[in-house]
Amino acid sequence: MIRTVPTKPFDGQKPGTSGLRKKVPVFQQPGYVENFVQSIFDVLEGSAGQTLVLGGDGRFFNREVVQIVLKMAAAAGFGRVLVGQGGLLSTPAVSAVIRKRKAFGGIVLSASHNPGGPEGDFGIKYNIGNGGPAPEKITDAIFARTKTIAEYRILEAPDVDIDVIGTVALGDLTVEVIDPVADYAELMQSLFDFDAIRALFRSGFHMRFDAMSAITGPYAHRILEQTLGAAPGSVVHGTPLPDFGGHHPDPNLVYAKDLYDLMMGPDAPDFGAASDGDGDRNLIIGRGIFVTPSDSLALLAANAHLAPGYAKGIAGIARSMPTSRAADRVAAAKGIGIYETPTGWKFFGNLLDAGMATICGEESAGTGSNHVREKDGLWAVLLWLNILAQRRQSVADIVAEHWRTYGRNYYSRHDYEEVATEKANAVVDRIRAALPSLPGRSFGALKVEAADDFAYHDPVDGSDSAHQGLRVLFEGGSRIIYRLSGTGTAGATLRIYIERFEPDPARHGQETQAALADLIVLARQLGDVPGNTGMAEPSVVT
Ligand code: VG1
Ligand code: CO
Repeated sequence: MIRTVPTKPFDGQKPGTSGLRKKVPVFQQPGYVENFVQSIFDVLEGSAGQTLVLGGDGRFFNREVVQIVLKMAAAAGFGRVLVGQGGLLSTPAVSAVIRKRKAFGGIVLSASHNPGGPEGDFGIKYNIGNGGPAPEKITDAIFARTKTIAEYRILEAPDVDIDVIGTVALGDLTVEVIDPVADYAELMQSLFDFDAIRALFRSGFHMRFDAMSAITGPYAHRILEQTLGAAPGSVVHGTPLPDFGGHHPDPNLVYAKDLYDLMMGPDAPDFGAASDGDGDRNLIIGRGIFVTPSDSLALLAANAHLAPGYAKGIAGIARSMPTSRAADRVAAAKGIGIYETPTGWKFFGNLLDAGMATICGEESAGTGSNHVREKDGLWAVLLWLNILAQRRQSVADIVAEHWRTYGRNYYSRHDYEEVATEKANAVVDRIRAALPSLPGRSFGALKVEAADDFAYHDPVDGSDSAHQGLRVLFEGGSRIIYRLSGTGTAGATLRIYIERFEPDPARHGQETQAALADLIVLARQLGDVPGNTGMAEPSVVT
C-alpha cells in the first residue's frame, strides 16, 4: 500500500557543489530524507516506468536510506531500480551503470571525502540520464520544491534484501540487485590496454593503492589485483567501513599521509595512488614525487593517446577555474579546445555530451573523461598505469620531461576550514571590493594584470553562472583565487588557490611552498586572512 504522509519543509535543503550534504543527525530527523527524495522525484518529468540507479559509498546511514529510496521510488512509479549489492556503488560506477543500462537517472548516497559515522556527514545527489550530476537548472528546481513540499509518498513494505544479487518485486517496482563492480570493470577493460598493464606488473613493477576504507576497495581488488596481476596486498584499506576507520577518506597529502611517507621513503614502490569516499577522486604519487592533480590532468591529457580508448586523440580539455593552467599549455600545443568552468563536475557534462571536451579535471584530485559523466578515481589510476606500461619510465622522469616541454605551474591550495561564515565572507567581501582597483598595481615583483569575479557562460546551453570565485591574475601567469567551499557541513571553508608559472627548466626543482612564497604572503595580505579569520595558518595545505 502506498502511504501519503503530510510533511513540512526543512530549511537549507539546497544542493551544493555536489548534492545535499549535512551531518548524519540532520539527515536522521524524521522526514528529512523523505522530503528531499520526494522533491527530486517531484521535479522529474517522464520518470514513470523508467529505470533508476541507486547506490552509495557505504557510509553510516547508507543502508537505511537505500530502503527509503526504494520504497519511495516504488510509490513514485518507477519501473525498475538497479541497486548495487549491499547498497554500494562508487560515484563513477553509478554514472557508468546509468549510461550502459540507459537508465532515466540515478541517486548517489555519499558525502564523498567528508568523514562518516554517526556524527559524520551524509549526502544525497541526483544524476541525470547522461550519467552526470544534475545541472543547476534541476538542482535549483529541487531546492525550490523542498521549500513548498507538503507530503511525500512511500510504499509500506518490508525491507528489500539488498545483499543478494538478483531481482525482486517491491509493489509494482522491480528491484534488481547488481554486482557493483561488473559494469564498471568491463568499461575500464574497453578503454585500457590490460595486457600491457599485466606485462608491466609481471616485469616487477610494484604499486600501492590506498582505498581509505571507502568504496574503491572492491573495485581495486578486482581490477588491480585479480585482473591485472598487481601483487596481493597492493590494495590497502580495501574494505569499505561505515566510518572509514575513523579517518577522512580524502586522498590528499594530509589524510593520505601514510601513503605519502611510504612513497617518499626508502621502501617506496614504483607507484602510489589513493581514492576518496565515493571513488571519484585520485591521488597520484610516484617514487619520491607527488604529482599535483593539476599536473596530473595535464600529463594525462598529453599522454592519453597511449591508451586504446583515446588512441585517436582527444577533442579538448576542460578544467575548473581554480585548477592550474598546466592543461592549457597541453591544449595549446595540441591545437585542441580548452574550457574553463566553475568548480564542480556538473559543469563538464554539457561539454562532454557535445563532444567538445574529452578529458576534464579539477585541482581537488578529480580527473575523468567522456567514458562517464563523473570524475573517476580508478580510471585515472588505470590511465596512469597504461601510460607507464607504454613509456616504461618512472613517474618522476615523466613529470620532469613534461615540465621541460611545457613549463611548470607551481600550485597549491590553502584551506581555512570551519571558519565562522561571517568571517569567511569578510575575506571575500574585502577582495571583491578591491577588485576594480587591483589591475595595474604592483606588489613587489608581482604586477596585477586583471582581477574579476568569475562568471561562466555555458557554450552549449547558454546558461550563466555568476560569482564562482574571485581571481587575481598577474603578469607572467601567476594567479591567486579565493572561493568558499560548497561541500562543507560545518561553518565555512575558505579556499585560496595559488599558482605560479615557471618556464625555466633550471628552476623546476624548487619546493612548492617556497616557489609560491611571495604569492602566499600577498594572498593573506589582500584578504587580511589572519585578521578576518583569526587563523595565522591554513588548516590544510594541498
Ligand atoms: C570540492 C572541490 C570540487 C569538487 C567537489 C566535489 O568542492 O573543490 O573541485 O568538485 O568538492 O567533489 P568545494 O565546493 O568544497 O570546493 V567530491 O569528491 O566531494 O564529490
Ligand atoms: Co568524491
